[in-house]
Order: sequence, then C-alpha cells, then structure tokens
Amino acid sequence: MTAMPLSSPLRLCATSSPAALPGVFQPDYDRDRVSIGIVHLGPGAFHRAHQAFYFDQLLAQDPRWGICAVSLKSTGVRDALAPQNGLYTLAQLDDQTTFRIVGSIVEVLVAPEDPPAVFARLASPMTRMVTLTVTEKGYCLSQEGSLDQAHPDIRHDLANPRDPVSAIGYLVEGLRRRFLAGLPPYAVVACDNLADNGWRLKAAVIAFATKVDSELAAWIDVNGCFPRTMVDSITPATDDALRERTVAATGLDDAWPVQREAFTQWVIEDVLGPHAPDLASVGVTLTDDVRGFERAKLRLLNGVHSTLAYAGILRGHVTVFEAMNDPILAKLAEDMMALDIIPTLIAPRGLDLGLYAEAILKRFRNPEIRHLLAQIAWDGSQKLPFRILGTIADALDAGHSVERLAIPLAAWMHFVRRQAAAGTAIIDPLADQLVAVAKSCSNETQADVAAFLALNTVFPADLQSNEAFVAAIEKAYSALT
Ligand code: CS2
Repeated sequence: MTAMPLSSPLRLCATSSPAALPGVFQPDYDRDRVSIGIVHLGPGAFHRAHQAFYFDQLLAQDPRWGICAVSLKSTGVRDALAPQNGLYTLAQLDDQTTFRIVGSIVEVLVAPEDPPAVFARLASPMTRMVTLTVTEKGYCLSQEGSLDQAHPDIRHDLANPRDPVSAIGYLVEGLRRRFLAGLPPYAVVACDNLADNGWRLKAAVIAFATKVDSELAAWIDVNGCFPRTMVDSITPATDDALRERTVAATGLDDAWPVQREAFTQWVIEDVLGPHAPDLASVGVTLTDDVRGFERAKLRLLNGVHSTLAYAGILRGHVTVFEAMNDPILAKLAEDMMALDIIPTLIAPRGLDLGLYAEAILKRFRNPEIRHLLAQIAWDGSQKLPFRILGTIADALDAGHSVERLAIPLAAWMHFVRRQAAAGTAIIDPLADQLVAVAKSCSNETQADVAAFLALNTVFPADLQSNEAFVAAIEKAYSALT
C-alpha cells in the first residue's frame, strides 16, 4: 500500500469517503439499513479487533446484527468513536498488512451516563445476543470460580439491582426486564480467556438473580443460553506507530485505530439455536467440543504468553518478539509446551496439539507484531489461575514434575516485588494486597514464597499445601533471585 503524506487528513466519519485510499477495505453494506441485534459489554481493542470484525462481515449478508457497544466505565471509546459514527480502522498485521474500516458498531453508550439507554437496548426485542469482553476480573468470581458476593461491585448491585455497575448486574437487570415483558432471554456470549467461561458466567448470573428474584433465576436457568467460547487473536495495544501507519494507509485520521495479527479464531459451543446470527458463514467454528479448544488455547498460548511476560521482563526484554529471540526463553517456551502442557490436554477433534503449539510459537515470532510484555503482565492474579494453575494441578495429579511450570509463578513474584520496590503501579485488582506482600519480602526464599502463596484468592488450598508444588516454586524463586 502506498504511503501518502498528508498534512491534515480528514477525520474518518463516513464510509465511501472519497478520501479513503484505494486498497482499504470498507463496509460493503448500507449502514443506514443496519439494525442493532447485539449489545456488547466492554468494547476495548480486543472486541473491536475480533467480534466486531466477524459481525462486520456478517452485515454484508444480514443487516440485523449491528452492535450497540456499551462501556461500563470509561468514556474513551465513545469519545473516539462517536464523532466517527462508530467507524474505526483495523490493521491486520502480517507480511502484507491490510487495513479495514469496520462498520459493525452503530451505537456507543457509556453505561453510567445513560443507564436507561442501555436497559432499552438490552430489553429490545431486536436484541438477540449480548457479548462480553470485560477481562477476567470483570466476571467478579471468587477463587473457586463462583460469584464473589463480597466483591464491592456485586455488593453494590445486590443492594441496588435496578442501578447496577457490574457486567453481571447489567445482564441480570436486562434479563429481568425481558422476563417481565414476556420476551425470550438474549444469548450471553462470554468472550474472555476463562476456562468454561459461559458456564461460569451462567452460574454467576443465576447466583445474582437468585438474590434478586427466585422466579427470574429459575427462568434464566431454564431458558438462558450461555455458550462457552474460545477467542483468539493477538491484539497489541494501539500505539503511535499504528496511528501513523493508519493515516498513511487510509488517508484518514482515526482517533482510535486497532491492530491485531492476521490470524483470528472464534470457537463457540453450538447451542445458540436457529435464531442466532449465522456466524459459521463468516468463519466462526460452532462445535460441541469447545472445552478442548479453549483449554488448549488458554494453557498453550496464554500460559506461555504469561511465562514470557514475567520471565522476559526480568531478563530485560520489552516485547514478545524479543523474548522469543532469547534462546533461554525460547527453549523454556518450547519445553513447557511439549513436555508439561500438552500431556495435560485432550486434543479436540481435528486438532494436532504439536502442530498447534508450533503455530503459536510462530505467531509469537511474528516480526510485524510489537506486543508489549508489560501488557500481558497486567492482572496476573486473575490470569495465572486459568493459564498455569490448572496445568499444574493436572500435572501433579498425574505425578509429573512441576518444576518448569513453577517458573512463571516465581517470575511473577519477582516481577511484583520489583514493581513494588520501584514504586511502579501494579495493574491488578489485587494491587494493594500484592504491594503489601512484596513489601513483607526479605529475600528469604521460603518466607517470601509463603507470603505469596498465602494469597487465598489466587492459590487454591490444595496447591498451597502441596509439598511438591511449594518446593518447585521455592527452587524457581531462588534460581531467579
Ligand atoms: C495475552 C492475551 O494480554 C494477554 O494476557 O495473553 O491477550 C492474548 O494475546 C490473547 O488471548 C490471544 O488470543
């Protein structure tokens, strides 16, 4: 694509803009005919790079599936996208990077500013599906995986169920309104990296609804549809380099373009029924074996990502690409996949786990992607249980060594200590607790490790008391010192 220097490019705000340069993909449907069929909670970069891309393709054949994007807290997405009529640019990074103007988001709401507008969308007969990307912490689950009723947002919402702040609170209030109006529930499609995401969400929604109205809870239990899903596409945060490339490639000024690798995958449990959008026609896999895909992805991709993040930062690297060029880390990643993780997995039909792992490592080595290790290191207390601790529990059950699998945990402990010592903010919902633990550390391996392992919201009791596990963490922790 030819770069075109522009002193003051036009703002992206309408498709078929004469200013959009040739070669840029644009919505090939009439956006004025699009109606809203999807409400999405949490329209961060991943949603805009992933689910919204699939719906953008679907709209070419069926205009009923436009998205109302709802931010639960921040105004950033609305402020950027509203002046652009919801349009934004997606860069798909590969040998040949392509730019696409995505048109599937047709409304952006900020929930705290206008709760009635959000409820109206949730309760609309046209809305058939609510999708969510609210990150692991947005599910407000306790360490055992059920609704954390002590969570401040959940406590708030249980006391004020008509005026919620959490995703769970909004989902339940929307469902209550549909129940009262005699409408079918919307399908709720969790798109975050949690094992059994749909099941956990359903259980959390029902636990919440039970406290609000037991009839409503029973109705959701019988009629609700909460498929489990696996979502995958590496999506580095937007940076200045992307902004510049976007202007050069499209000729338009976009307040918030997003980028991802060209590879993308969305696997959904095949329970959505006949009235669902035809996502299979745009490349989504519908299967009865989502668990196999989801575990393989969480453990092999996300587990190794977190390993590279913590171990890589300790070794002075900044990006995944750099970490993969460090022979020690590359070998750690390869060995962990082949020797520790794959033996805990059952391959879903048609997936060769060895080839899958190889393909992931190749994606990590994509020179076009500048994926910051610091971005992956966020929210470790929420991510590590799904990414590493499940593998460790299975390995221990099978009598296998967990010495290598202990490395990311020990590296996380050192990472937390380092951040705390430098006074750098730790981005994690448990940040206060983590800083307190870090400050209690004295470079005495057993005591330091014990202080971290005592975090009950991260480590399950059976691991806390497992001697082989504790010994492996201590060994890795002292080696990393
Ligand atoms: C990453 C994921 O930031 C992270 O923690 O591991 O966002 C990862 O890039 C995606 O899950 C890939 O699908």
